[in-house]
Amino acid sequence: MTAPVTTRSSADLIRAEEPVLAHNYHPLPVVVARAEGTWVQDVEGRRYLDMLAGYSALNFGHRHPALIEAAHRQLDRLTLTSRAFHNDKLAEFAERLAELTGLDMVLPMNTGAEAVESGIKVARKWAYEVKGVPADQATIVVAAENFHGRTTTIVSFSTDETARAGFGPFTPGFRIVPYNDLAALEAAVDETTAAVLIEPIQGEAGVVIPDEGYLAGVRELTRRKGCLFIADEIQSGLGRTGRTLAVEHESVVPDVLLLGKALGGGIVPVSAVVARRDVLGVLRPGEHGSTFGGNPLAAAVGTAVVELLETGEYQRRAAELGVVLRGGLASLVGKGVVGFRARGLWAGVDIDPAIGTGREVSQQLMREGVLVKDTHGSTIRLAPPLTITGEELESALAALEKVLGS
Ligand code: IF1
Repeated sequence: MTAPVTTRSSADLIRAEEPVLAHNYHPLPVVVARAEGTWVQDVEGRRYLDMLAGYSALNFGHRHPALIEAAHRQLDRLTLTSRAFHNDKLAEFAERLAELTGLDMVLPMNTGAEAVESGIKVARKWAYEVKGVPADQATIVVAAENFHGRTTTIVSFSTDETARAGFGPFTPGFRIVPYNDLAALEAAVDETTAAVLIEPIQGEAGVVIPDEGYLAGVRELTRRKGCLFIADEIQSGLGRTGRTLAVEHESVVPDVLLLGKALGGGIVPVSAVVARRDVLGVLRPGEHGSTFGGNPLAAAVGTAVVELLETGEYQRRAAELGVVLRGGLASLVGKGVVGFRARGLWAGVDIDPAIGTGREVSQQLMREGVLVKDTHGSTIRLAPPLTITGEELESALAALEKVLGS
């Protein structure tokens, strides 16, 4: 990487942007100006290992050459048509994504929250038209501690008061059950239930991995009760856990799959609802849509992302380096780490509160040249690009050991 692009310091830039920018985030005090692969560089030229990877939006690293090339090529030809006309990129994207996921049909959207909203709409319509639920009676069962996005409907079924408080009135039609509890799910699902919507691994909750058998149990239960299984793989999907999808760890195929984040290669927002044809087929022209969903730039980048995943290389790297990550974290238990959960290149690490908050540890790691994000007080989340090398991963673990020991 070459010289920094600005002479202003991080401190100047942070102060300057405060009064005009909505204060809905509390970022670490680093101002990133450029990035490549696993590394980002701040305005003063300091380099940091990116161990958050845009919450898994950067699974292939910053500016992956194949993705940047696909974007450049498309920028030079066509960027937007709206869905009022066909474009020559969308069909291939849909076909290859359906093929990759083993499902039939794709509804392209932009952000994760839009994919979740779209999944909810499709499930309700399916409940009325196919299942025969009386009008406006459909329910969707979700898990406590979920994170599915920030829209008014989605925060309606959040159990996080910070995400909800002050944003009512809330959308009805949701039932909340404890995560990882099949008996509670069994009791909550009834003849009005359109779908069960869960994250196969709960990200924001702290990378909470359900017991072996839970996902297969959800699959069996939803099939038996005649409702849909919607898997939100917006964060867990596309290589992160060592498989293309986290549900594959239990050989489960959901009825509806929600994808986002890495689907846009860290370049453009690309999300999708991917489902069986008898489910997504309930949508007819005019009933749902998006100005930007399925735009040719998004489709070109999304197709290039699918191409990377078709090689299996990133899934393999996540699985192999996941062993290194787990081993490194295991050796820190009792030395500042009280516990951790990890699958593939994804971990939630509970820090001994005596050492400091997750925020404080994140700040110290930043000073060591490693970027991470805290969640729920004393947990830090690790989700590096799947392109990270073994040496880089070891150096991040060494930085964590140093910070916890000092
Ligand atoms: C923020 C968390 C990560 C998601 C799942 C849907 C969405 C998300 C499973 C919505 C989004 C985000 C959004 C971001 C922080 C982040 C996050 F901490 F909140 F949980 F990644 F860890 N389903 N996750 O994780 O996708 O509309 O944002 O594209 O600051 O809110 P979106």
